[in-house]
Amino acid sequence: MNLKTIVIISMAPFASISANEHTKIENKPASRCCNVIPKGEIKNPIFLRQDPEKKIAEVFIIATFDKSNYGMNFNGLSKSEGGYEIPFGWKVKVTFCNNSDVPHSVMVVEADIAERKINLGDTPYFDGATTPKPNTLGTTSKVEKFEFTPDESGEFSFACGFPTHSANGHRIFLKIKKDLKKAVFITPEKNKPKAK
Ligand SMILES: [Cu+2]
Repeated sequence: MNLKTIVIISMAPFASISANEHTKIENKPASRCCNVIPKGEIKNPIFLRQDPEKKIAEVFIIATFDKSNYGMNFNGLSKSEGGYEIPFGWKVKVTFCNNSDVPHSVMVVEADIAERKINLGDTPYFDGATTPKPNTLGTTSKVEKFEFTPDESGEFSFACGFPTHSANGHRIFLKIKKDLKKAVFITPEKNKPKAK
């Protein structure tokens, strides 16, 4: 662990995880994704760290975090039911890992493209905002890191680049907002009775 990491941890990371999520996560056996984040944290994972002074959001994305949406989820979320909101002007540092033997990747695309279809050869919306060769090269045990600084605000997605995955729900939202002071990881309240 380097000095920078220690500094960021000490700044009280802000990640909103519901009580339900905690229960579910605690029952999950340790897996290869323990390598992504410091030892032991898979039981109480950190999906977001931030340094508001330096304007850096550190994002942790785990593909097939659980079995939801046939494993096509990031951090247990799919179909953009949750995701990240990050202030405009901040640098986004992504650590990605795949917790299954099925290949997955992650790339930033516009929200409406993620809902339709990502095709072979599609490139990320922001320079550098992707794992290597996202349409063909999946990771199963390797941790991938990349970083980018969005030069536009708007509605985007962290989407799996494998053809059909994103359209089938393997995506979470990434909102770059001008009026935001802090980065937030947002999860829906699951198991809540639906309003009629
Ligand atoms: Cu995928």
